[in-house]
Amino acid sequence: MTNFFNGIPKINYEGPNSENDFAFRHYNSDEVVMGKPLKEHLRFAIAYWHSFAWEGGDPFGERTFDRPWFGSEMDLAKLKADVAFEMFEKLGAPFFCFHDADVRPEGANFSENTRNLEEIVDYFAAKMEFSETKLLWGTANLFSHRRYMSGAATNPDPDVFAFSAATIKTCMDATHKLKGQNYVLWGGREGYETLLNTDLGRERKQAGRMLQMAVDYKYKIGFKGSILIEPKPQEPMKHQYDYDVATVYGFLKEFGLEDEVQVNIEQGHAILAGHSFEHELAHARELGIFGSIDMNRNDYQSGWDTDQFPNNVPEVALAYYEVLKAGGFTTGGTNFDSKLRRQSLDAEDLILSHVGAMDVCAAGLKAAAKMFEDGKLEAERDARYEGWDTPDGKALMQSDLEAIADKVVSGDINPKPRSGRQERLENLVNRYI
Ligand code: XUL
Ligand code: CO
Repeated sequence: MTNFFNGIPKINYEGPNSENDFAFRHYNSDEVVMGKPLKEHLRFAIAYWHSFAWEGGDPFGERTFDRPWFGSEMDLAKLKADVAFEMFEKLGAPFFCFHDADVRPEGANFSENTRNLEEIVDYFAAKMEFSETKLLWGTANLFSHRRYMSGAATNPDPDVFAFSAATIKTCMDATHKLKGQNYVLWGGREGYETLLNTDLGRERKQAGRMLQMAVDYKYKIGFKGSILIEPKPQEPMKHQYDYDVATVYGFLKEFGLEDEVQVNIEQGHAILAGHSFEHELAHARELGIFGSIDMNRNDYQSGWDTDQFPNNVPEVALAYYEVLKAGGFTTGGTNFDSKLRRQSLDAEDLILSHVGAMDVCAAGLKAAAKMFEDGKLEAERDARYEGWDTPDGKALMQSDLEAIADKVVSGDINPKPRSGRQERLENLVNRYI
């Protein structure tokens, strides 16, 4: 036991009227909703990078957090792991997620990085034997080190492509060894700053080839999890290739990978792309590529990826409504890709941020389930399209312009506009929250 969380109890469910800050009000993990316990609906995961690796810096100032595990020695990486598993236990978190660079010291070269990662993976494996917390996904950090400044797979230098491919291999091995349920690729530097020095066509093919190699390797090692791409429109690069769900789908189709790869959709990234979270989720569902979510919240004024903890139940409810419509998570889950504000220095801030976020998600999921089970929203939507279910409506989709034109003329078809009833539906949604 470390003494980092000294005095902070294990968090239990005490119900909505509890006065205790260190308690859940809505997340009763075993509560059954739509035939499944909340913990299986929500599948919460803690993001190692924000909670344990991030130091509290911003573009104008350096580290504000003072954690006993900061530093580059292996012993400190192990202390970080000890604290992380203590936090998972306090929160009853069923999953966690990590990048290689979050968990191991940075080595002088590829071999040293691999050795460091393997040592930590063994350390995790030993802890996971006695822990309830599993690995939701692993991933490679192909964006922080300066070697990736011009891209990883999309780099103009083939040596960087090679280094990235080798790193993805070791991270897939680590994820497989820890029985991870997904492997995520977020292309942090897969984009460009200026077209003046960029060959878009080549870079796109390089990214497609790298993805194909990751899929091939998954089969080679017998990894049963899903491969997920995480879309984001900008930041760090001015233009990112994986802009949003629709863009990623086009990319997957181009390389014939639409049945092999799904998406990990992040709330903040959806907002940066000018969409709502539910828009992205609905799109992924309709395209058959829904995988997992990174749950957070962006500041709506700053236009920056602020990765705040979610705290807006109505927003979260609409997101989980789309997740329920997709049939819920299979290998995916709710990863809190959320970080503390840099003034939130204390151990208790780390715990309370997650307690609040888990409660907000549980409240949102329960509201979404009521909406779903009640069926009024879907009935209203179906009614809006009912003309398409008539024989005439169905026949239209098989017809052609000439035949349709004849029909319009002979039947004297003259459409009558109908209300979209948006306010009525918004009122209806608010009744569930
Ligand atoms: C960056 C981001 C990443 C990915 C994993 O905005 O969301 O943390 O989730 O690389
Ligand atoms: Co993310």
